Amino acid sequence: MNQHHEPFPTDRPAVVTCGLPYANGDLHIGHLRGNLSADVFARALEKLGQQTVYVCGSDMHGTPIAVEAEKHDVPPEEFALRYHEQYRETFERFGIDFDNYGHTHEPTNIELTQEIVRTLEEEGYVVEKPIQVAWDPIEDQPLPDRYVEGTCPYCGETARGDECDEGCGRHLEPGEIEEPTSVITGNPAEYRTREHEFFRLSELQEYLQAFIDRLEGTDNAKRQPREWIEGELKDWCITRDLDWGIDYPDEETDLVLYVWVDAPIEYVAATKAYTECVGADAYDWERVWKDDGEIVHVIGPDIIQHHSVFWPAMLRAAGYTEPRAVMASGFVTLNGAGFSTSRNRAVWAREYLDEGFDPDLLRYYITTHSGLQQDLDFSWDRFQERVNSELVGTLGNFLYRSLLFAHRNYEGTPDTPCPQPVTERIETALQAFEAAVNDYSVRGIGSVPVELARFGNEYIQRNEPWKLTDEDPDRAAAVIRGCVQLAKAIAVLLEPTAPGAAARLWSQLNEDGSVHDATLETALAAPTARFEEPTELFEPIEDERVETLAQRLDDRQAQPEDGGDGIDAETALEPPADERINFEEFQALDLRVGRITAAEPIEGADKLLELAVDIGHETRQVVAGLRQLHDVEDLPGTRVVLLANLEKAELFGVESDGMVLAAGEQADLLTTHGETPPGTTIK
Ligand code: B3M
Ligand code: ZN
Repeated sequence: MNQHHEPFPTDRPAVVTCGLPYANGDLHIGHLRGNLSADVFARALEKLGQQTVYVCGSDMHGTPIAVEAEKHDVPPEEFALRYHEQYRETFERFGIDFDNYGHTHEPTNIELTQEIVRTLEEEGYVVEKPIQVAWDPIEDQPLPDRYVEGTCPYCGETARGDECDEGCGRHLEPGEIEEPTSVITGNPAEYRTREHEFFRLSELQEYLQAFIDRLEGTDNAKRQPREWIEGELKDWCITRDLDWGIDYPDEETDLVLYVWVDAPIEYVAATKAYTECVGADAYDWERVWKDDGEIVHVIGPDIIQHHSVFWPAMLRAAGYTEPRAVMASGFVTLNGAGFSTSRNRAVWAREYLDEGFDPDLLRYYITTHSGLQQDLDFSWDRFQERVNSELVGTLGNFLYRSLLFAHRNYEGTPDTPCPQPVTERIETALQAFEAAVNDYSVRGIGSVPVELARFGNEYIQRNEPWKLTDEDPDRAAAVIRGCVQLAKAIAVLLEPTAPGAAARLWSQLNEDGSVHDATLETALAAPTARFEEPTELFEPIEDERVETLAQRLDDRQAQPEDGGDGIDAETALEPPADERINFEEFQALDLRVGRITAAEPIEGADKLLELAVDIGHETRQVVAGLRQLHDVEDLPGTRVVLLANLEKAELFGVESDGMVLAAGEQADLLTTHGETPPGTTIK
């Protein structure tokens, strides 16, 4: 499994990070996947006895902040700080236990970023080159990154300046986007020549190729990067014509650094700030980042290129340690379709908490409902089902019935050794836990305690101690002794995934200290002799509650869009085109009645679906950007209009043979009024 690195735990200090959220809007539960997974992973490493620090921070710079702040007419710093404070509080309420949560506009990060860029310059990794940048000729201002939208030169989808977020997912360099328009004014942009600084990524090609082979984590974090670094590596533009950001460390220019330079450096700066709090004897950031630290990055699926290519190249060029692992999650969907904050199609993080739900329930669902690299779907129904069957049914039930029995009959732990089969089963669980950590399987980590409780239920059921108390009291005591040991082991193993519940269980067992600090071997240590009557660890979620929540989500989506920020709201109607086409030109379009027979999400593309469209003679495979706008399960059976003679294209490795017609921003699908059979020509 692990050819280049010694398995965890090692005697080197580890740092776990998760992607820095842009401080530009409310968090929904989709945002939490990375923070929660990394939190579980960091806590699990500590359980193995690995010295571990978990850091993150808010991403304050770049056009994601500048554009939103401008829309709300608030200075970017003030705008971002507001969200920063909100995020810090929300994360804490979810039990996300950052050792340090900073932000990228703090002096530590500004200084460290400038220092690293100076090093890159000194080492000959920076060149200045003239490039074309998008410009608003009417406002006479540059349009970096998210200030501009247009067409992706690689796949033809609508894309924003630095990222093809609806199509192929590639990072786009300034000047690459086609047909650029300003997102602020709607003015068509032109290209102007400007001098910019570039990081010479091409110099590091060989290094990166070897690095990718050493890199651990999830396969998706290596698969695409491996392809990207096989071909020619373009130098990476690291400056922008923008006021908001960290100044390029050279008096001569008024450029700021590209946000993707200073954002990952916050991983280092946040660790440094942590060392400044605890002292280098306790945790030395320089050892971690410049010598032999175990660096693990947990990220979302859309920022793999940054973490598996740009960032390690930057670390290498500046003389820093390379990451040991990149763990990239899949996307999160809601009832089978994407989150859409502008359409209020989201379950908000604070809304979940304000509902009074135990944060551990969501932690459990989000980190175990699918494997980390797979897409994860949230629905209130499935949430209820997993909570009620696994947390309440399996885990809670075992703990309550066995601890209640123990309390009533023995006032706590029976005074007899733990039966061998139970000890062995716990040992197996500990091995499975350690293997899950070394497999970077967050789901595996969360499954171990639930499986142990499943064993516990079978064990108590099979041995029926309630029947034994009279006929064979020694045997009854031994069985219950085994159950208390299982409960203690469950508390230790459950702590990374459900820290609040684990702490409650720990105190029910009347154990000393905190379960957070208990390492794996504690699972087999003798339980405390006396404990009080237990209470149920989890409450079941009632059907009515789920119905109300699901209904609320539906109602919200049915409402018109919130026009509050004035941008997403009205899509101004374009006047009909002046230029006319003749009938022959129209006839060149082969339009057919079609019927969707299957719809599947495309792994790694949060907006795209692979459709099968029956057009009578044949069934066409078509890629369409409908995933966030329609319920995927509802699509099969829908009658559509297909442009059948559009040239073929490939999106995310999937061939698209035709185009389904749809109207407007919400992709309202065109259909026919009657029952004309599939394949019929439309004219
Ligand atoms: N701020 C958010 C994103 O693109 C971005 C992550 C930075 S991680 C160094 O998901
Ligand atoms: Zn693209």
